[in-house]
Amino acid sequence: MIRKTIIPLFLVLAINASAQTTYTPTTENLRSREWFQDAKFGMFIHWGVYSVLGDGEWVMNTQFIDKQTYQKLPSFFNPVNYDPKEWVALVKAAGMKYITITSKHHDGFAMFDSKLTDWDIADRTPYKKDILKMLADECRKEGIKLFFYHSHLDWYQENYFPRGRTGQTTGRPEAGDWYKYLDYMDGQLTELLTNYGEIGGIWFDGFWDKKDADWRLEKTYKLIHSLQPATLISNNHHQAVIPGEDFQAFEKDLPGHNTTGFSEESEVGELPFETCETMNNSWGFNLQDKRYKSTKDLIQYMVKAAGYNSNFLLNVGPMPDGRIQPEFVSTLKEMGKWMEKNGETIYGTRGGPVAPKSWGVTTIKNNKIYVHVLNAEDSNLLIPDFGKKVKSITSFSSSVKLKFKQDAYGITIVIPNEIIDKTDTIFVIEI
Ligand code: FHN
Repeated sequence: MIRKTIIPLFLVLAINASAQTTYTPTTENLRSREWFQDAKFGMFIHWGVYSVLGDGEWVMNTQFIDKQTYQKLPSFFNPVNYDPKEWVALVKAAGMKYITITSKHHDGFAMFDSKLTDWDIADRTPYKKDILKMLADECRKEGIKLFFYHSHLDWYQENYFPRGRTGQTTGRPEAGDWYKYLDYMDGQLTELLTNYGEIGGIWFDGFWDKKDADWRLEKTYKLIHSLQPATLISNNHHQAVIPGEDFQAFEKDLPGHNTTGFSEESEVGELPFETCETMNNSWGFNLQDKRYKSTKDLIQYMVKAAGYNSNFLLNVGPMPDGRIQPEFVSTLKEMGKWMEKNGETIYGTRGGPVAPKSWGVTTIKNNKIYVHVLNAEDSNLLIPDFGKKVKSITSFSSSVKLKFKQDAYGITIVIPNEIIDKTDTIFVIEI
């Protein structure tokens, strides 16, 4: 007689959770994490056929465009001015060390030549070329690491069913096979991790569309790490990290903050951090969005991120012809000039010993603490005690030695007026 054992649900969940906690990153993976944290600054690229409409990457959803109609878009997408050399040169001029580009956004359109669908750039656009392949080749030549953003959420595939919070108006049938969809996604990830050389990381997004679904993450994460053990996985699920992930993503907020509502459930974890932000207010190309952030604002955001021990991933949404809009190019070049002078205080550093304050942040590398004063509030700056004897304090820009007093309360530095820089006044504390 076969006896059926009924396992209570709480036990099933516990077994599942414990299976997921077995992730031990490989040595290559840990090395990548170090590289990642040293790199500090990367370019996010949201590019797809939606750029033709100049209304952001959510246009299919926000303008309630059904699938049938949306299928007209790829035939208008012919980015004849796309030059990966120019993009990568800009990345380098900005002082960025890596690129994270959308291989597929929520509209499901593959910006690479996928053999698993014809809903891709090679099959549906007059351009026909695999833009990711061209970018991967250029990145390899120039020593820039390439990461792929990949959307879990899909507004095009019928097997993305039951549907989640979004993509309700794309005119798909009321049926589909969820696990077939997951197989399809794993298949595309296999293509991305097999045909494009070494990939720095996979950056997932869209999980939040169906928070309670069985996303089979463990299987997908294992697949990625088995194909390329050094590849880092991050998932912008707006929650605490899940085993198998290698760095934690924060959207439009610094770790521990939640001004946008995306980080409501993002408990700050132990993995490396990355915060992403837009240069205006859009991810994908938006013709009318002129809310450009200033160079000063963006430099300060990057510096703050470093002080929070986080990378900064700054987004551009290229135009449908393949160029990055001139407003972004000039700001990025200005940021690069700043990085040329001050990069020593950012690259290779970690968040400093003093927690971020209203006046600014600290970063640290070996025996040097870099104090970044972003809002000089007073001519005296009191840095709370961090338990180390200070040898000297100098101005980073002029190398002038500064007067200071160290006592039980901390270190008081006298800031001479002439060294104040409205973007960032940097001191180097030697310990
Ligand atoms: O819905 C996306 C959005 O289009 C964009 O890709 C950003 C980037 O962090 N993430 C999502 C929202 O969380």
